[in-house]
Amino acid sequence: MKLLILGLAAAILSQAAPTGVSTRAACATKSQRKAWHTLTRDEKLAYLNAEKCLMSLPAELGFEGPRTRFDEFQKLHVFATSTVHFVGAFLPWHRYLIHTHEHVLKTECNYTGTHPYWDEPLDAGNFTHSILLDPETGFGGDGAGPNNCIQNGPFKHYVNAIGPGQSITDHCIDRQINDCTSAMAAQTNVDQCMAMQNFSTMWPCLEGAPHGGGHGGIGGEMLNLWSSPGDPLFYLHHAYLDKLWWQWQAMDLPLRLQDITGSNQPVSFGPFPGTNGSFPGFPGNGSIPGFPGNGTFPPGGPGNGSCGMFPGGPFPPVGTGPPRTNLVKRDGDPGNVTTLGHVLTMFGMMPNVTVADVMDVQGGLLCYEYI
Ligand SMILES: *[C@@H]1O[C@H](CO)[C@@H](O)[C@H](O)[C@H]1NC(C)=O
Ligand SMILES: *[C@@H]1O[C@H](CO)[C@@H](O)[C@H](O)[C@H]1NC(C)=O
Ligand SMILES: *[C@@H]1O[C@H](CO)[C@@H](O)[C@H](O)[C@H]1NC(C)=O
Ligand SMILES: *[C@@H]1O[C@H](CO)[C@@H](O)[C@H](O)[C@H]1NC(C)=O
Ligand SMILES: *[C@@H]1O[C@H](CO)[C@@H](O)[C@H](O)[C@H]1NC(C)=O
Ligand SMILES: *[C@@H]1O[C@H](CO)[C@@H](O)[C@H](O)[C@H]1NC(C)=O
Ligand SMILES: *[C@@H]1O[C@H](CO)[C@@H](O)[C@H](O)[C@H]1NC(C)=O
Ligand SMILES: *[C@@H]1O[C@H](CO)[C@@H](O)[C@H](O)[C@H]1NC(C)=O
Ligand SMILES: *[C@@H]1O[C@H](CO)[C@@H](O)[C@H](O)[C@H]1NC(C)=O
Ligand SMILES: [Cu+2]
Repeated sequence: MKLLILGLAAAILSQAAPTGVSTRAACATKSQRKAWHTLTRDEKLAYLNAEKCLMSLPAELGFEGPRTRFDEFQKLHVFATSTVHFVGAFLPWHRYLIHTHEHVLKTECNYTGTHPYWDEPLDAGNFTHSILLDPETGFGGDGAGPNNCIQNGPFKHYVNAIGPGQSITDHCIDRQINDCTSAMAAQTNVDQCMAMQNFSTMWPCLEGAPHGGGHGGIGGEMLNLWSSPGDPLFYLHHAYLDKLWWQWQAMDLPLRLQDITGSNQPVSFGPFPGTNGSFPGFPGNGSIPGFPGNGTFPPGGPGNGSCGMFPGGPFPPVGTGPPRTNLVKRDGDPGNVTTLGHVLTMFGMMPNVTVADVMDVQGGLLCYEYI
């Protein structure tokens, strides 16, 4: 079955070659990605309806588990998890994922808008009251009850087939909002990342506090390293991170259209930038191969120690694990460092591309700006 699936994916991919060199001339009219809080009521409803449409369309790629196109997106994140987190390709791969999500909403759900993002510093420390959680013009609010199921909003009745983690089970979309943890999304932490001079230090910074604040502030499925795209808020969160990366790139063009590096082997970050230290890597007991962290999750979590980061959530145990092998063959790099030639795959949802193809959001393959 697995071979069949891979064969199918390969057949789809072989029909469309990577775009290769990007060219700004091919991006004459940029689409404008906007912050959710600036959208009109109709724009919000159009996006929410498009996402609901994705949840109603049948799965197409033959993977084990997904019933719908929405589940299928989640599944390809599950597939990719160990090669796209705590590595140099973290930002590039998620950029391509958000592009793919937008593309499929447009082509299969007749969505005519652009991909919105969540301007998270507006809500940092107070996710509970975010307008994104509006039950009518938003994604619904916090979870409740024994399984922390969301209680209202357009996705209340969705039965998600993927997750938690790598499992395949039917479950509700769940959340456990933590306002204290959401304070990691604060602008001051973003500023710290924006001040970094190199991608080598900028990406761990972004993947740290700004990234962790969104996932940890919402909690539940959003906190799961594998299955977090089971909460539609995931896409608004990662569009926001993509905005931050582009904002940083745009401060020094064209230099930062080339600035890519990082390990292909998941690495431990050390203390999260923007917190007050004492957060060595990630929690866990070393039982998940391929991830950093050695189980030294400090009492109270990161920051000032009083939030309880990732409280009660399913954030998986992570460990150093054995080194990944065959990196060259798998990733298209000459070694274990991420380069412009690094292959980004959507497992058949879209053609394979390289990091070079997504470095410029106005480079041809991608053609948008953030306002
Ligand atoms: C796409 O990339 C994946 C992972 O690098 C690889 O397994 C697959 O063979 C590639 N597909 C094509 C058509 O190159
Ligand atoms: C999209 O629009 C086309 C043409 O009007 C229509 O046939 C199709 O059913 C629509 N798709 C969805 C998912 O609404
Ligand atoms: C959170 O936001 C709500 C609504 O804007 C406001 O009433 C409340 O005071 C805020 N809470 C904090 C702790 O900032
Ligand atoms: C710790 O930080 C959180 C969020 O920034 C804040 O709400 C809380 O008051 C702080 N606690 C202390 C003791 O400083
Ligand atoms: C950034 O990278 C460049 C080139 O690799 C190097 O010359 C410079 O020292 C780096 N700056 C910092 C702050 O790391
Ligand atoms: C990358 O490979 C070099 C040489 O094989 C090795 O010394 C280094 O530790 C590796 N780095 C990572 C992060 O795996
Ligand atoms: C875990 O890692 C941190 C830093 O990465 C280190 O300071 C600490 O001593 C390690 N703890 C154990 C028990 O290995
Ligand atoms: C690590 O944690 C997982 C999940 O909490 C548990 O199932 C496993 O037994 C633990 N392993 C060790 C070696 O403690
Ligand atoms: C971090 O620690 C420094 C010095 O101990 C303190 O001045 C600062 O307020 C702390 N910041 C946070 C966010 O807790
Ligand atoms: Cu991810």
